[in-house]
Amino acid sequence: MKLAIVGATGAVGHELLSVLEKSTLTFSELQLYASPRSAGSTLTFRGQEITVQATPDGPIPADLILASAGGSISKALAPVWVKGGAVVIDNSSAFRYDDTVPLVVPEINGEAALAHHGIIANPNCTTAIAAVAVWPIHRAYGVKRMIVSTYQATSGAGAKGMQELEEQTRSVLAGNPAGHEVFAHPIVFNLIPHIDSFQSNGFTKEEMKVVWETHKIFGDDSLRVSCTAVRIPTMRAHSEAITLELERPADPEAVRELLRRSPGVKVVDDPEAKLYPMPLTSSGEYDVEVGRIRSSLVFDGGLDLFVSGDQLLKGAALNAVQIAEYLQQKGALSGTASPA
Ligand code: A2P
Ligand code: 11C
Repeated sequence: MKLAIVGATGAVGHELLSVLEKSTLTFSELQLYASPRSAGSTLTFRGQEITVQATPDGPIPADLILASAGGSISKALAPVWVKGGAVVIDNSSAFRYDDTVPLVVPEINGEAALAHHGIIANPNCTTAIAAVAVWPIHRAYGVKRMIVSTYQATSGAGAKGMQELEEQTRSVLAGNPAGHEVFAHPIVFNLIPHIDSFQSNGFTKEEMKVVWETHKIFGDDSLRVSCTAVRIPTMRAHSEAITLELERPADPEAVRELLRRSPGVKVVDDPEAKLYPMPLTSSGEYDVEVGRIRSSLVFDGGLDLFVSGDQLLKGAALNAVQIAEYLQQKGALSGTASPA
């Protein structure tokens, strides 16, 4: 099985290499692609240097392609890669809302990946982090309404987002103006309730992604979802305050117990000991931290909770590799790529 990463030099690409190093996925060859700017540079994988190649306009000689170079690259090239014989796990939003493309979080709907026609979409990071925590609650208690407020790290905007936060911090502490390029305003010592473009309904696209994608992953359009997405000056890990109205009343301790038995989440919920989900503790971790679980004061029998998850991992690289592992375990990945 020949594996390729497109966008290997980016923030998610970096995490893909690190997750793959520890993964059970078996492959005979790893090819790395990025923009022409990075062609000829090298990245290390399992102690070996691999030369980064410019992403070609045509097919890539691989059986499986993990794509994380942005929506426009995926939109233009993923169909070409599929024609060349590859299965594509795409981290962009280019195909997520296409009915013929599965949108997969393996803990929730892994089997949907088996019905692919060449492309499998990886969800938006904010959606994936909420979904992995809310899914067990939805199955046990039936979520009717879900209200989400997010606290999203600068790395959601890629490596250049983290760089902007670092540069602005140095600049402001040296008494200079912050300046900004990546974000709509300076992010240092600020927060910005604006991620992606504003839609005609007043919500941003990032907020609507949480609505659309939760419906698709849960296979339940009746769920009412609303989100306010906010960028905050942290490096990585997205956190989310979530309020749930439920069909059947939930006891917080029973929910903690349920989540302790659920894959992909870690209950961190001991306020007396000052233990709750935080970017500081969830960064670099595979599991999404869930805590502050308490009965809602608004919805009888409902819940309030707080989650924090490394969006470069569960929200992107880890989820993509888990989809690949799932396909390989099911014997659904073959070495059928056409020669270069
Ligand atoms: P490069 O590093 O050469 O610019 P991030 O999300 O962290 O910004 O990373 C984006 C990734 O997508 C990087 O690996 C980047 O490569 C890659 N990329 C950006 N533009 C292109 C392009 N036109 N063709 C292929 N890869 C691209
Ligand atoms: C952010 N969640 O934090 C976005 C990045 O739909 O894959 C991921 C966008 C996406 O800016």
